[in-house]
Amino acid sequence: MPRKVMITCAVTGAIHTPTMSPHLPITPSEIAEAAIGAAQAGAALVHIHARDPVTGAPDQAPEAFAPILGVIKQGCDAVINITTGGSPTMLVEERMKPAVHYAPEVASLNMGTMNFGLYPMVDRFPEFQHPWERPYLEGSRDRIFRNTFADIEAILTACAESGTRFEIECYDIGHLYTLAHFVDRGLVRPPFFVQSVFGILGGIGAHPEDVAHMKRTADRLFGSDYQWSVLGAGKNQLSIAVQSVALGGHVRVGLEDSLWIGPKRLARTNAEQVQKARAMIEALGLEVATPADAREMLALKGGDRVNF
Ligand code: KMH
Ligand code: ZN
Repeated sequence: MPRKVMITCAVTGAIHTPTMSPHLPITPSEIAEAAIGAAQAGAALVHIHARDPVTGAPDQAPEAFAPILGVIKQGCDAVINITTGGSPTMLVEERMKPAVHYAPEVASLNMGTMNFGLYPMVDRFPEFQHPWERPYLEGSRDRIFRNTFADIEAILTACAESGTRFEIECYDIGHLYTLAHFVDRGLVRPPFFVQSVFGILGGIGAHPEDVAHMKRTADRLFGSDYQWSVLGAGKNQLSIAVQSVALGGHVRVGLEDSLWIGPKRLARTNAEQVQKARAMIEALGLEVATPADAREMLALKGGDRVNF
């Protein structure tokens, strides 16, 4: 049997701003439609953020997610993953509210405090559509994306009762050791889902040696207790995905992580990036995992046991 590779699609996120691409989903219906399109193209999991429908600013109010989640659930069977990262401007109490409220099958969980350097993107745009965009990006020069041990523990314990499991986002090798700490304490249990993030300014780079070192270290710490997925930021998206698949891992694509489908070519939809990842996986003789496969691999509770 060919190995099954899970594709996650992160459809909008909080890194990119509306000026950067006319194709970035902003409104609840655009976000839901993007997620359903990604699922139809082969994404087993969809990673969801919400935005203010008028300004496009990240919005972590539980009510902002309501018109998104129900539509996705009606429109496809993909595993819905709610962000607890929100945006780096928010503190953990605000960031975890949607996941606690809706008890999804999966929520993201960021494994360490870091700077999240978005400010180099400012120079690419002479003007911004909305007043919040420039200070948001520029402010990342001096902003801390706070994920202390206490913050991580707060999310783990708040979601424990509802059986939500995690997309554990690791932006550096040290984050794997932080995860190992929570595994040792019994707060994270196998099979867990590690999403290694490459190419964010402030985290590990996107060189093949970085990818290999991340995989080697995770294998040494976790053995067969984990499923490994990767995301490459920006232009690194597909090359990082190829390396993961070649090393036995899974992939994440989507406009949250990269606005591109090729050199100087903006992706028009999230589904386009999923199709590209799918073609690469199938060209390697592997199979794209269905949502049911993902639920089995990650031991998820099922789409009928969520609060939406
Ligand atoms: N945008 C990714 C690099 C989260 O939502 O928890 C990180 C992310 C964070 O997906
Ligand atoms: Zn995210």
